[in-house]
Amino acid sequence: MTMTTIAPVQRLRLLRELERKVLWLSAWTVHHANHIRPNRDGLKVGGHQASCASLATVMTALYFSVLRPEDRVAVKPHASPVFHAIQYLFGHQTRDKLERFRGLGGAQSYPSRTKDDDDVDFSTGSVGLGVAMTLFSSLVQDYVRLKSLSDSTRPTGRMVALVGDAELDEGNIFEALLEGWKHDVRNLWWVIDYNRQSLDGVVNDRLFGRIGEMFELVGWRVVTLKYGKLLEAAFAQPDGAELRQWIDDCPNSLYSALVFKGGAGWREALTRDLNQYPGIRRILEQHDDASLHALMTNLAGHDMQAVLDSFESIDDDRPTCFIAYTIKGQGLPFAGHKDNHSGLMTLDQMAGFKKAMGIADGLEWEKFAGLTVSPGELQAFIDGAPFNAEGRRRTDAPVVAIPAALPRPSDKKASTQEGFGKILNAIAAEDSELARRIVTTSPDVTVSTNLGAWVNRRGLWAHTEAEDVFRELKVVSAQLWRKTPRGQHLELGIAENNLFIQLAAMGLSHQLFGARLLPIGTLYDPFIARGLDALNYACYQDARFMIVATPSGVTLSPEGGAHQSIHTPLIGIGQPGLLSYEPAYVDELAVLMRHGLDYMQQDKGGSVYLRLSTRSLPQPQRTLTPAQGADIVAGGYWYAAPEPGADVAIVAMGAVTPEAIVAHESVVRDFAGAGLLVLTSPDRLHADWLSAQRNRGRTVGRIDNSASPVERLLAPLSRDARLVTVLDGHPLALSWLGSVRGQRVVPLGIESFGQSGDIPDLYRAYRLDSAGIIDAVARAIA
Ligand SMILES: Cc1ncc(C[n+]2csc(CCOP(=O)(O)OP(=O)(O)O)c2C)c(N)n1
Ligand SMILES: [Mg+2]
Repeated sequence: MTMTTIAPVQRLRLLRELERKVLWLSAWTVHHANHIRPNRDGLKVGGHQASCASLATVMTALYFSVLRPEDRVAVKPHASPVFHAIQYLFGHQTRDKLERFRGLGGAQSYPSRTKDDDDVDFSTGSVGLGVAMTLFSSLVQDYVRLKSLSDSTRPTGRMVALVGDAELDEGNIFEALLEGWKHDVRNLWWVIDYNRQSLDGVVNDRLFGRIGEMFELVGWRVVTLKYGKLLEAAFAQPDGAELRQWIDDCPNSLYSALVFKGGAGWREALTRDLNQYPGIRRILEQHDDASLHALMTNLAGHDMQAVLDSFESIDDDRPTCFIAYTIKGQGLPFAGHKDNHSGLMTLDQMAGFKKAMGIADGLEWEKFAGLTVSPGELQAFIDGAPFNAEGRRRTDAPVVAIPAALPRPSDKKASTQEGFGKILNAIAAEDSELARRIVTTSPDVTVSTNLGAWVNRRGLWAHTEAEDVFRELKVVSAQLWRKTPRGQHLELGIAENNLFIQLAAMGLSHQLFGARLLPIGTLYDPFIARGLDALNYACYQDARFMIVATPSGVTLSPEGGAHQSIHTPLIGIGQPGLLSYEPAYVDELAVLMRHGLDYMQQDKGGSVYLRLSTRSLPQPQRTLTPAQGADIVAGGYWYAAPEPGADVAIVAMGAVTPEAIVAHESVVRDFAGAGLLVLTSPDRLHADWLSAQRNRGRTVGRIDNSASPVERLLAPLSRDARLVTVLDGHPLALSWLGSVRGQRVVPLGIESFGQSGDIPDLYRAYRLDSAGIIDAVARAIA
């Protein structure tokens, strides 16, 4: 049976049955986890039965009728049980995992691309981010389509977000909306579950008028699904207009409270306010309490026909916001109650609900129990759902081969930031697969992070061609900002949230659209913090990208404390899914960029963070051997090797390395054999050290083989050698080194806010200059 052959009435009937089933399964999944499954720790398991009920109609309509395989969906986090129920009906989710909902290995509390295996398109959880993710994914879909990087026979998908109304309080949504408008975003549907309730209570009445206008302001179509077919029919009766006006004027809190009270409550309120109208008296007489309640709660977001009509009325690619009026907890005992967000049905309430759903004991997980349509008919309908025509929908794309070495600029003096720009510029000049697959993006710091040369060669991306006006008018500028669909740089406004969500979308292009991209995003290092939740979100989804953050630390000197990043090295260590490096020299950077572009594509890889500097350093005149390259990738190397058994070493990272070199030259005069260790990645060293220790627990007797890079690096030093560590960032990033072999550390770095000054002054003030390092060595020895 396919959608085209089924009669509309029949389809409506089947969808209503499935809606009941989806509501039941979502409520039961949460109930089972909280009340049936043994609880070992006394903690509430939780789950959101009311939030699920709110979206049951919309999601049933979408998944079983409206969506197509090429569409991609971000589901409101707390509607996860509805999503899993639908996947269960499709046969992509198991009963076992539903029974273990919110347990180890079970269906996840919030849909997760990496932890659920039932075809989640976008993870959600931190409200607002999944919504924006659909917008940036739509841009990526167009990016790969316009360049013919994806399968051109595949229809263009709609990127759909199922949005809780309170999610719209998150500012990142509006940051995304503006960016979407600038980039002429298309094929985007945001369905707002307008239940007028958030976590704490009922939302402000006046808010949504404005919200609709905001969408229209940025070119969206707004479709409001307010009243269902029953209410529309009542409004058409004599005095029906009075009823409509009454509901329109009804404050959100009063409406919610009446929903909770039910038929008698409605009767009392309507009698009090509208008894003078004969038509209203007639409506009240014609309805018993139960049917009056059904009438008054017949909002379009719970009216299957109204929902289908709205979705099916759209046949173009203009971004569309559906504001679906719904009831939080619709069909459940706590519908409308302002405290229902994390409310769970009691055992008694569940018993009543189960009875009303017609589910016999023991048949709670049966797919078709309690329904009035034959299982065969329902199964055929589910099997014929267009969305499920191809089964699971995750795509893949081959790895892009990265050359053995990237071009290496040979300047005698350079900053890592300049080096980054030159390496990319050299790649841009090539006609290579690598050059074609790189896509860059930046939140208004393209030029100041040295992406300018790349953009000049590769162009800005846009749906349509646009010349650089300055160029046309022959105004001299180093930047050529021509926009074309072939362009490979996506320029964003200043919003780091947008940057990271854009990178998340680009970094999933192989799995979402079957086209491999190598995304590189640049920003100022301190402003990683502005988008940190979005960065975490991107990593949580296992998106693959490279972030290049300059300038960093107090080395930025005259710019001052507001632009100087202190604790980003700790973010680099602490953020799962993100491998961080901080090279001192350009030849190291070239090795690390090469490694990063490859690592980004490996199954067991991840994203990469390069913390760079604008400080121009004399470059070592050396040709790195493959072994040295491997050390740089592994996280560090001896710049000046210690003598075996040496009692002291300086450990430096990044822009302050020259100070360490000077200090070292002085220190070796007193302590012959002192070493200078240059680190490129405490993150990588730390991770490999922990993993080696874990493995050692398992394989006894192979200690040398399983020594991690940091253990090998520190091995030549004496057992109680002193380490003086120094970086332009928080000292904690390196102070753990002392635990590797029990050697004592004096950690130098920045613990307070930066300030303006020149490098000599600032390094002196923060004790990072060579005198400070020598002093620390003396203290360490003493
Ligand atoms: C960034 C973030 N802050 C806070 C929360 C906690 N939280 C979860 S749901 C929610 C309110 C959701 O209300 P709404 O979006 O209207 O969804 P509903 O349950 O009403 O459908 C909050 C504050 C969160 N998940 N993410
Ligand atoms: Mg809500």
